[in-house]
Amino acid sequence: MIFKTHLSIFKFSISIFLLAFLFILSVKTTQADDANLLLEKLANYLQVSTYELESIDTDNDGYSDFQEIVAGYSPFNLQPVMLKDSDVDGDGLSDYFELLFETDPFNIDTDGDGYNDYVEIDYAYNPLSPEAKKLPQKVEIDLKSQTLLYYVNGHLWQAFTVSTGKPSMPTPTGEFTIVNKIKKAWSQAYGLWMPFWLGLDRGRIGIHELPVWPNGYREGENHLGKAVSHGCIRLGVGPAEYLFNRLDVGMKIFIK
Ligand SMILES: [Ca+2]
Ligand SMILES: [Ca+2]
Ligand SMILES: [Ca+2]
Ligand SMILES: [Ca+2]
Repeated sequence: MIFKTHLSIFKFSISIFLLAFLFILSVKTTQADDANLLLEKLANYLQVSTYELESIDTDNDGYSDFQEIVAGYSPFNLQPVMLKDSDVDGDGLSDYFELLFETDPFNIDTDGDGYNDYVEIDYAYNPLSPEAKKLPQKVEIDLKSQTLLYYVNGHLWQAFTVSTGKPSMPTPTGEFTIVNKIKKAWSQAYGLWMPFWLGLDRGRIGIHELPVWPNGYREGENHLGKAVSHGCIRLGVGPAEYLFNRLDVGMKIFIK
């Protein structure tokens, strides 16, 4: 019996160890995938092979472009600044996103159309074309983590905390389409204002700013991150207007 207990504790420890190992492995793989993509983008920008990045030192700091990317540093910045924190041309777009979107990290307006790289991507316009071409946008709402993820051209661009339906009035899941936009919508059912309303095609729900009662009282920001709404997806002051100005009628919204 004692032997059996020991054996099961041993088996349990082994499985915990294996799980931890697999977790570390998956985190490492994700980082490596990210680094591989960035190396490919950098090689493409410099018009060299990824192999050659080991002998190139763009910013002349003594570390090769390859070493810097793998360690998460900007190969364009003489100072030891992380890729995601470095913005060598000062256009608002980090060196990390310059690589991902294939814009020029040393030029604030890669396509020379008068709009800087950051602004173009933020409004989902192609920063590589002087014509007003749009990039694909995608919105995903994750009920479990209470977050809204906004992707531009397949890259995660913004993440906002939301408040979705309470357990008795859950937010439905699936694929939805934006059917209307109203800057200040009135809810007849609940007697409150829903600023920056983006109406969805099913379930009588929408995405909107924290509601405001007729006496001017606004629901507290502390409700964000908690499932307390009547089914709608509530956003904080700022993020709601941001999305309202960037998403159009007809766009798909994925809720899971
Ligand atoms: Ca370097
Ligand atoms: Ca930049
Ligand atoms: Ca740039
Ligand atoms: Ca531009």
